[in-house]
Amino acid sequence: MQLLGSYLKHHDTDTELVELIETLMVACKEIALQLREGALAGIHGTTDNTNVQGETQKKLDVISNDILKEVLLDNPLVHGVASEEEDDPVFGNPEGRFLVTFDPLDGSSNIDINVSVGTIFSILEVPEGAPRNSVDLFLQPGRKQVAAGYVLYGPSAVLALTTGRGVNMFTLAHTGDFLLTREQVQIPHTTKEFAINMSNHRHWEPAMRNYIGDLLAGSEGPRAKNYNMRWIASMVAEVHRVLTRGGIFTYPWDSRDPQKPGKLRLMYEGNPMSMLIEQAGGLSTTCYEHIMDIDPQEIHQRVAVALGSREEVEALMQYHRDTPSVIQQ
Ligand code: P6P
Repeated sequence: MQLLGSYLKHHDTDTELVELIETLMVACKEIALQLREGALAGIHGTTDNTNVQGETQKKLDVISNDILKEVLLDNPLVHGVASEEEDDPVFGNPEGRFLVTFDPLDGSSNIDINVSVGTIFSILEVPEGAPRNSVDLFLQPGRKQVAAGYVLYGPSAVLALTTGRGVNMFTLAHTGDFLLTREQVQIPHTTKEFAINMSNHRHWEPAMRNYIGDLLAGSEGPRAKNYNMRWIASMVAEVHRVLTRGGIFTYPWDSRDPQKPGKLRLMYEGNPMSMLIEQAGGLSTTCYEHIMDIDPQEIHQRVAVALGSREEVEALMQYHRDTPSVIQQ
């Protein structure tokens, strides 16, 4: 079994990028340990704070965020980090080469019920000659990412990583090493499995209601096959299932808050997951356009997401071309 670092070096990955990824894994290993302790360490439950998203912070949200900030900003390669749990970016070495955005503990509403959660990360470079210590440095489209991935803290801790040359998966061994366990992951182009929070049905656009309605119609319906449904309420776990066996995952726009494009965040959920999905042969869209083509306007902006098996996402997009959108631009 090949070690993460030696696999990356053997595949000519930029040595400073390898160092940064290994630094990230130091933080994720510590988060994995904290999660394993869970209630024993008195770290379940919530704090009295809400984050910039207006969500009540779990104790482990804060702990994970602090671990990532400290470990990353201690590395001189890192100029700055932006986190779901931080109002504004936090800067380190003014000469650092890289920027890192992350959701420190995605799916944290699952912690107290002991269901899988994960750390999502995206790595960008500081644009040549750009003024330093500015939030604008981070506002780059997803196509500019030099690496992206997540660590899923499930029955095993698994890193899914892309540096632009496909997607590989590494499992955390008891030795503390991440070992290669799946190489050059490819998502099946078709699927019979969809993931969506059905309780929002009445709030969706007509196109999404039509699309899901046709999936539910099964073999007698226009899609002429029976579908299965999954919903874990942890994007990292859903994307891991899609990478592992195909499927479509979507969190679309809904009318509960019409000004919000979607629930998920572009810079540290939509973009990194989109890079993984596209590198594995899938598609990742807003239902209308490719997520990684979006020009970000602010660090915590939200995005609608529909990603997974190529032919299934293309079918969903056709429903959205065929039915007039109700979203006010
Ligand atoms: P809902 C977790 O809070 C998250 O951001 C994603 O990981 C997950 O897919 C989604 O929200 C779950 O949302 O509305 O089902 O709780």
